[in-house]
Amino acid sequence: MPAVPLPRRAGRRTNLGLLALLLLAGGTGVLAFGVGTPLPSRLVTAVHGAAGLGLLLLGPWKTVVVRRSRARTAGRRDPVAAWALAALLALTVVTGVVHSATGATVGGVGLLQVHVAAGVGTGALLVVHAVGSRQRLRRTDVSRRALLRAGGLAVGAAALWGAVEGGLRLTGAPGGRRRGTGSHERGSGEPAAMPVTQWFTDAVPDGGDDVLEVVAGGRTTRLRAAGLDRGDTVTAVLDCTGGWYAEQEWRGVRLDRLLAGTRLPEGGSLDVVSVTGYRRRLPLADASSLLLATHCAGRPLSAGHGAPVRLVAPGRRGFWWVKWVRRVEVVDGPWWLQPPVPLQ
Ligand SMILES: Nc1nc2c(c(=O)[nH]1)N[C@H]1C(S)=C(S)[C@@H](COP(=O)(O)O)O[C@H]1N2
Ligand SMILES: [Mo]
Repeated sequence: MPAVPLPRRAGRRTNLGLLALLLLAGGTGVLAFGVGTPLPSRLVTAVHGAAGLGLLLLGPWKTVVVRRSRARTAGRRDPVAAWALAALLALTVVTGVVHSATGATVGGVGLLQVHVAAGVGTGALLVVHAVGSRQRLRRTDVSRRALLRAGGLAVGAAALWGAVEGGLRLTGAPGGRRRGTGSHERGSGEPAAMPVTQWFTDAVPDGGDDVLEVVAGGRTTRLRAAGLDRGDTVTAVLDCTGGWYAEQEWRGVRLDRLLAGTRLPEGGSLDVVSVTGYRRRLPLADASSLLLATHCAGRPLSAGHGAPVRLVAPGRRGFWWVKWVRRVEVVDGPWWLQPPVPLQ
């Protein structure tokens, strides 16, 4: 602890620095669910990691600020809420770091899920905490000096992130072999070792009549799922936002081949709907890179992995890869006119 009391402004700076890092970490955390292609995902996860680790740099300062404010405002602020915020934030940072370093699961639950839940809780408590402190932005908050300090914090956070990532690589920790999205490898080339995951509340259906409906150009065609293996193959990475990925060779029929001969609307979309009701809408322009797969690594899909037929959407995160596909429908509306993530 410094023997000389901190100037009052130092406390304000610490709080603003923490708030900025928390907003950055939260924003990039949300974005991390959307990105799947190499460069954007690497950028988003790097900024997310640096912002999270940067919080640790301000920890010692915040301790001083808290002591001082406790003396000043004794009894006026709720210490339980503040401690709950600190505890949830600590849990968020620790689970984020341990997930990144090890990819560990605890009792079948990925640490990343705990990280996301704790992060959401932190966000909620932070709003309460920040509103309670009634800070207003001041001119001096955006002075040249303040910007220099913010730059220093950014450099420190980036350096800490670089040191942690470098350390993971040098020590051969599992985290050193993560993908750009931050996901750990699980069961590539070996579908039986690949996790079966549902997005939210969905469940593996008890099998059905194996019919696929294709709705296009005002006509509905019913196809037997068994006839959908036309030998089209693609090697693609399934990358779940739960923190794992697997590369597999998928086989079935490309969507542009399936739709050949039908009139397709310019700028249209493709609704891909599961027997369970789970659905995603994709741009029709992507049809040539999308596959309806019946096989994975040369073997028929298992029930858990989407039998009899699932969507393979290279470059998109796992929640786009609709399993147990029942209907594919060409529609006029734009693909983005849907909830950003599935609701089931
Ligand atoms: N119908 C349906 N399809 C789905 C899901 C789901 O919950 N329901 N989960 C998605 C998610 S989040 C992922 S990561 C992949 C997982 O595929 P897998 O279980 O074959 O590994 O399926 C996707 N397809
Ligand atoms: Mo997922």
